[in-house]
Amino acid sequence: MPSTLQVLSVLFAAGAGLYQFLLRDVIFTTVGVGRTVLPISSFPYHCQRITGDPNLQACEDMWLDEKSRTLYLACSDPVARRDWMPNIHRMNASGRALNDHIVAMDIDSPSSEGGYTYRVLETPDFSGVHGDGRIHVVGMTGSVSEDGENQLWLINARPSVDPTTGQLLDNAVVGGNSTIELFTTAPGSGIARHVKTFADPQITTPNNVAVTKDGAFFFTNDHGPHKIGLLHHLSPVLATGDASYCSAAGECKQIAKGFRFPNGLHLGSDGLLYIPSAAMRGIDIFKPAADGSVENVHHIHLDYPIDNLSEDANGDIFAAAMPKGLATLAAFEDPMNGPIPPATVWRVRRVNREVEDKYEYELFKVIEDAAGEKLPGATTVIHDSSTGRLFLSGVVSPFITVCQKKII
Ligand SMILES: *[C@@H]1O[C@H](CO)[C@@H](O)[C@H](O)[C@H]1NC(C)=O
Ligand SMILES: *[C@@H]1O[C@H](CO)[C@@H](O)[C@H](O)[C@H]1NC(C)=O
Ligand SMILES: CC(=O)N[C@H]1CO[C@H](CO)[C@@H](O)[C@@H]1O
Repeated sequence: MPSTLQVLSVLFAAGAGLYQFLLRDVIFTTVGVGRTVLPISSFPYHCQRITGDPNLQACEDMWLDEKSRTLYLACSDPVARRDWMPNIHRMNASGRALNDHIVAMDIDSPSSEGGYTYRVLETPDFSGVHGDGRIHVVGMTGSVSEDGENQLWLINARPSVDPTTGQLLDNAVVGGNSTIELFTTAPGSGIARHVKTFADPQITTPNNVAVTKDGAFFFTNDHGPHKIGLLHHLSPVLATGDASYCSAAGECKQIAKGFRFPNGLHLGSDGLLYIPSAAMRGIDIFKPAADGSVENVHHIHLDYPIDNLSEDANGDIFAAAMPKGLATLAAFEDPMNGPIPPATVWRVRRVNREVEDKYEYELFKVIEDAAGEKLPGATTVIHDSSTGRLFLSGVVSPFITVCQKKII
């Protein structure tokens, strides 16, 4: 029998170790103590907000079809995210937004109001939750099919309902019922047709999706299997987030685990899978095999909590980062009037990418906004390489921002 003292000293050592490896990361990385964040005037961009448009708020994610020059945005209601956002344990389903929608924006057609012309896509054949037709958007990505249609893959944060009556269950007790939805739309159309709902025991706390050429996909469960409760809250500390894979036929399996709030993953044009984590430094890089299994090949050390990744036509990856994690979370409380959290955009460029099994990356800070003057508390950034513009949106932001490079 170990003595009480031995037990205590083991616990103490474990506690100190825990502090070393977990809290230090959480405090210095997620909370952002002591990191210098620069004002937006330090960067060569002219940025403008598109504000006051109820259709362009709380746009958690975006995807750009560079060919048709269409930017798709998955948007919601900033205030309702406080009640319903299962990814961060906001479990009051009766307060959820009832008007989430996908916007298709023509980024080369300025509108008279200072933004761009756009359509709110109708989804007439989508049954929604028990026939209500509603979607509850979180992450989104897109792909272009052989016939040039745009396929949109969305995380749908469905609330759990009674299967016979359709009445909401107490989601704080049973957890949400997130699914992954596939829609298809022709560029220029105002309608998105629903193709398929992916629901699977492995799709638990899905955050974002990355699609392969053959219609299979990878996704992150940002809290692993833990939809609710203490284990959900501790998940970023215990590193129970995972990455999973579903075949085109919809058979799903876990492929990697041990992440701390993994989120906007990206399948690169170089064939590698990039997984950032909001509560850990950097990006993990994996090499996928044909069956969806992955091998961890590299880690990019970047001392910022990272949200979403996107890739431009040049093959550069753009990462939206949150230099002050707590300020980002605080914004959920009062998104319309509260202070706007700082945001940073990093460019992650793979150099010597033609050399097989060589993983070398160059990091470049593209823009940063310490005081929240122009940028939203950004969860996603898109770089339009043909015009150099940046499009930024945020999960609870009441506006989106477009930045144009200054000519110097
Ligand atoms: C849940 O949302 C509804 C509708 O917004 C609101 O009336 C209610 O107070 C909320 N409940 C809690 C526990 O926050
Ligand atoms: C969850 O969603 C799936 C797919 O729409 C549905 O079949 C199932 O009944 C839902 N379950 C609950 C508890 O809402
Ligand atoms: C922390 C956070 O808000 N992460 C977001 C990253 O982006 C995906 C979609 O791209 C969201 O689903 C996540 O919630």
